[in-house]
Amino acid sequence: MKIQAIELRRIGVPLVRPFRTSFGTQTDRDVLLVTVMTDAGTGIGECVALADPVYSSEYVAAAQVVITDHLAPRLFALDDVSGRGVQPALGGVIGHRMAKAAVEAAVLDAELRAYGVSLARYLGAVRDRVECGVSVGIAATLDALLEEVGGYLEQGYRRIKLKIEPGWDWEPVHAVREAFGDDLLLQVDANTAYDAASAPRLRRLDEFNLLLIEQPFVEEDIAGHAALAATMSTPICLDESVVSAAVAADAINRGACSIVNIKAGRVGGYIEAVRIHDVCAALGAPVWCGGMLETGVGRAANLALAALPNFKLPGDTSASDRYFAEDITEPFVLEDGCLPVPQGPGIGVDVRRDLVERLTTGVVLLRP
Ligand code: OSB
Ligand code: MG
Repeated sequence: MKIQAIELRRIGVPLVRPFRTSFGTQTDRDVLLVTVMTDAGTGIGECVALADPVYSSEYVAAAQVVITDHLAPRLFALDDVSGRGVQPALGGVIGHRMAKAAVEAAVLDAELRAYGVSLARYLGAVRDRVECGVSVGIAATLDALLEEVGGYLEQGYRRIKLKIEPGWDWEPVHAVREAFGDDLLLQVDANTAYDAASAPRLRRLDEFNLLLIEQPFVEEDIAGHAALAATMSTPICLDESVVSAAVAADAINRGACSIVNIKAGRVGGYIEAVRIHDVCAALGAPVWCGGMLETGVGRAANLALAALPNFKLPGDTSASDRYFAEDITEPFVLEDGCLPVPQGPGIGVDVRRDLVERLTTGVVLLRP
């Protein structure tokens, strides 16, 4: 395929409720949509970078600059590009994995639509629906938390993940266990809010039989996670730290984690995400599909990924209405705690043009 133009469109989508984590509160999703126009048709990808560099160093305005100044020119220079060829073609640019992943997703979507093949099939999906969990933000009070969790359980979510930070950890987990019982699949995500000094607080969570603790320490601290894992019965899962298949293998081999959260955006794309899936399977580490509050565009692709065999735990692949009053694709609706894996060509969903126009905050068209 030859890329003829790339559209970068920023949209602002309000969240149905503020989402508070240890790194801040999100109230709106500032999303960069990347559309590639090729001689074989068009494809779309969603950039998962947040508005601010608070989860990782990337942020949406920077992703737009990197794509414009560094990624697009490298792709325009290629006579023949495929989804698999994107990562190698961009290898000269260090980091900026979320920006690269968005471009790769768009190229893959265009390529697979042209072939008439779904992303799920292309990546190696083995199921047509995936079990869904939900990520629950830090609440104002324990009562508010219990009400929110109770609502999600009524909707059928199969697993609850509580965001934690020092001062909001033992008490909320205890309250949720008391209210909803020991059989509830329950896990926590610290988003790097702890350090060696606050680790004793984490050890107290061992009494709750959690599925896992996600990313207690900073991204770079593989050794610290290994030391913590050796002192806890609760499995450690890494999110922010795992930026490639090589890091995933290293972290598992060093005992820093025994479970991995896979987000294609964080690791530079769906091809690298599958490599992580494969290396984790080879090392006996289950994986699950993380989320970045994606619209239907990113969600569709995540569901395709989550249908691979080593995705053994329910993911943060929640229904559209957990995030948005109106999604920009046909909405993903929970059925018996699961979401269907899109089966149409490419990502298998289409954007609602009128709605996307209304939500647009800026658009540029890049040409060779
Ligand atoms: O750490 O998993 C995370 C959202 C934004 C940034 C980081 C994270 C999250 C979530 C929500 O936990 C996952 C989702 O429902 O999309
Ligand atoms: Mg996380």
